[in-house]
Amino acid sequence: MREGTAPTIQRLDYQQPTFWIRKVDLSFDLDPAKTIVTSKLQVERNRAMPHGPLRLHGEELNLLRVLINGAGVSFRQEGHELVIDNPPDEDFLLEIRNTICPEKNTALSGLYTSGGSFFTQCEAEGFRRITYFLDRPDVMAVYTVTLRADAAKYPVLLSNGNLTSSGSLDNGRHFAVWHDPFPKPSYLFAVVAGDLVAREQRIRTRAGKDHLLQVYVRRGDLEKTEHAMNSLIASIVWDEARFGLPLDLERFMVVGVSDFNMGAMENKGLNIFNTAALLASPATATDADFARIESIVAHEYFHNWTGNRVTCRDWFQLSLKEGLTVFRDQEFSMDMAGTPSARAVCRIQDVRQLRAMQFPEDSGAMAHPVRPDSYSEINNFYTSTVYEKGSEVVRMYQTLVGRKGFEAGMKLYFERHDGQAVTCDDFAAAIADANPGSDLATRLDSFKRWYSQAGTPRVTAHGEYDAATQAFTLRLTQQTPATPGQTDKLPQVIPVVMGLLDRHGAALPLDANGATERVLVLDQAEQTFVFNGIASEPVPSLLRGFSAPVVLNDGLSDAALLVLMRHDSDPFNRWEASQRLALNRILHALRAGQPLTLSPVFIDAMRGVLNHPELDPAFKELALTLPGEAYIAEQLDTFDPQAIHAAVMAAQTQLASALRDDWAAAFEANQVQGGYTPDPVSSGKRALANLALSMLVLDAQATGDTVWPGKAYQRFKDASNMTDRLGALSALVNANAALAAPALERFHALFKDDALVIDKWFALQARAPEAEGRVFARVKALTKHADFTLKNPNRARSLLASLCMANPAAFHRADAAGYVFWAEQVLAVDAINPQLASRVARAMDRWAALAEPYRSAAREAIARVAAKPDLSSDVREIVERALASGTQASP
Ligand code: B3K
Ligand code: ZN
Repeated sequence: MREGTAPTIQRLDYQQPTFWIRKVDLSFDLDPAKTIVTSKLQVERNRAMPHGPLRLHGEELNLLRVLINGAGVSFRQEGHELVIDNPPDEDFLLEIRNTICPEKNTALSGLYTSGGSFFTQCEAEGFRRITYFLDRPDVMAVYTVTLRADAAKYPVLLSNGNLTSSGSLDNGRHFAVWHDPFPKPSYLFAVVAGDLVAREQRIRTRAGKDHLLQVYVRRGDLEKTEHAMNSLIASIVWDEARFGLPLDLERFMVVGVSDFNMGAMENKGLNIFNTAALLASPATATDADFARIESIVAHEYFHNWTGNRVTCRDWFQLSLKEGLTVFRDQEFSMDMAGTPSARAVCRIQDVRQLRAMQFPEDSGAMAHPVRPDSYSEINNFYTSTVYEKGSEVVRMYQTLVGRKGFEAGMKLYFERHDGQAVTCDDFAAAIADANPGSDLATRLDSFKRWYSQAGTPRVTAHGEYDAATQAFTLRLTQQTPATPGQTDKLPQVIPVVMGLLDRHGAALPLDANGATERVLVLDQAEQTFVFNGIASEPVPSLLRGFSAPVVLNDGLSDAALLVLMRHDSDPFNRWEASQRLALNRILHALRAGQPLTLSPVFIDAMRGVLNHPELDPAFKELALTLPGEAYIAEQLDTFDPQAIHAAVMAAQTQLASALRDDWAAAFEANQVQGGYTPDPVSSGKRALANLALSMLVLDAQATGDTVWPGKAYQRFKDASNMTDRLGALSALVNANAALAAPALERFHALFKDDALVIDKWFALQARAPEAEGRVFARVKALTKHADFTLKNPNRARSLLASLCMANPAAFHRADAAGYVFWAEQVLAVDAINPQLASRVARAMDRWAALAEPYRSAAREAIARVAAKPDLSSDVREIVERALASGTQASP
């Protein structure tokens, strides 16, 4: 465990390493209590750098010996470094032997055991917990790995690349040798050893090459790997078709593990997955799980080019691979979805996620640019800014140069940088150079402010129509709020995809050629765009498809929003209009400090959506779901989580009651017949039926009706898939129906042996709408449940992250008990797994914007945690940044 204050690393301090490691020959004698690691490294001096000692990173290692060219050498151990002061000037062979203890590795970084098997996680800096090394992404080497282990306990021995030999040894042990021909940084190294089974598939790619695909899991889980295998094949086909990027390995392996700190990891040729992001069957996984698995399998596969073939020079460039790969997986999911409406559903879900996670991050204590300037613990910067905002930045390149132009830019990027460790600037240059004269190339320097400025830009639009000249003048202004450590912001390059509608909803021509859509490039603090020949006062539809990650204030009236919601050709903006109608009402009630009452106009508009003959069920579900509480909080300078929750609940109850008959009709009309498939049409129907059911049970709870709770219970019992079963269970739990308790009990009994389903059982209870403190009390009780443990990240998150990060009204309590709970849990987890603890610690990111009494109580809890002397550097960075953010002048 790393303790104390870690030094702050600055982006501008980057220097090349003083040595390169070209070849790595590793051997492992695997044993849970004491694994012996022997490492032979071919080292050469980097002639571009001044002479200096060789300093290798190492943590939690027990060093046995160090040899250079076969002979002993003098060395020192200094902090987390092994220092050799006088290495030879010529190339040399460095041999290091050390031991490690995988079974005691609860941090799940480096080599560890889970369920009796061995797994590794090296990104970002886990390799140094296996052996001493230049553990930085710009040192790329060719690896050969020998694994030796007990043959009965660990029949499967895997590492990156191709298997070159294997066989038996004495004492019931066996061995395998793996060779990876592609030079790679240490963070992409992986080892797996255990009693696993594989689903296999042979494929032939366009170039006529044969490949073996394997998905390894524990015995008994094989039938849950079909969806992952199909997703992998689809990803391979897509990357070749869309970007001309083929699979470059003879063998591509994916392995599932139950104890894992995140979703999955793109190790070269040996992706390792959290089982939650890999295993699916209709009975145990929801539609959302199926979609998430498809996108994560794709994401890790796409990293093979964007991340592995071309990697990051240093960790400040993380978005180079993550933003780009998220963009690629989002494009893949849209292409897989097919119809324009199904594509829009994907886009809406991505934007909803961005607004729920990244917007709050950008306005909280941890606000940082897509390319951060400093960190003390790099694991704290695998954030939604680096990933999701980074992906929006890549999307803006595509919007500015067009789809073809972007593909040309990607081609140039690989021509220039295949096999290299590069920077975000290199990526920007490749896209711009492939598109000379484009809106991007002519503004490249200002466009790159997206990498350096934190904070979500605010764009304000004001339109003026002059009937006499038939001209519509659109004035756009932009301003980015101050963030911790960054006060003065410059204008950014914001592509605003837009159109104009007349008051009946018809698209108006924007130029002499009759085009109805344009990309306005806003790159100044204030700009005016004039549209001529506009016959009547238009309704502007701005930022179509969410063309930039900004907050737009266009001041549109309800009447204008209704035109957009009913008629915009851009489905994203139709959805956005529905959300804005709801948001305006909720914000109005909150600002006035009055109870919320929905107007008949709003109710009728929502009824219109629900009963619309042409809209897809998936779209209806998204339009009828109210904005999330975190997103609402984002719109306010200071927020009271209880008031927000009360307003949302009031809106929901009124919508439930006013549309009672319509919900009942929608529930009946959206039943899916036949066998389960997670396709967009059937999953959309299930989503709408489940929303309708929860509205009906909620309404029944208010009126005392018992029919709908009874129906929900029946559906819960009879459901043939997890989406419907969990949907019915949530309807009961969320409404606090009397049947919730027996249903929960039954659900637990049914799935007690399936850890991933039991995670859902915990999470559902921790995410239930708070009323009278019962959800909080329930979560506290559940921490004592026999199935609960802080050691398994999925299980810990199912309660802790669900309560502290996804249920504001249950967490932010006037009596501060939520904060006391948070502090206790963060400290308890920190002693086991610092990466997990620091994720939970981030629940307090936005404390400074809380209303009293929450604000003072939250600050006190953070200060108590920060006062602990033995915090990990991970948690320390989070709580110290949190405290510092409260002392800055507010923006
Ligand atoms: N690259 C990994 C994340 C590693 C996180 C290290 N703390 C998964 C991914 O983004 O694909
Ligand atoms: Zn990634």
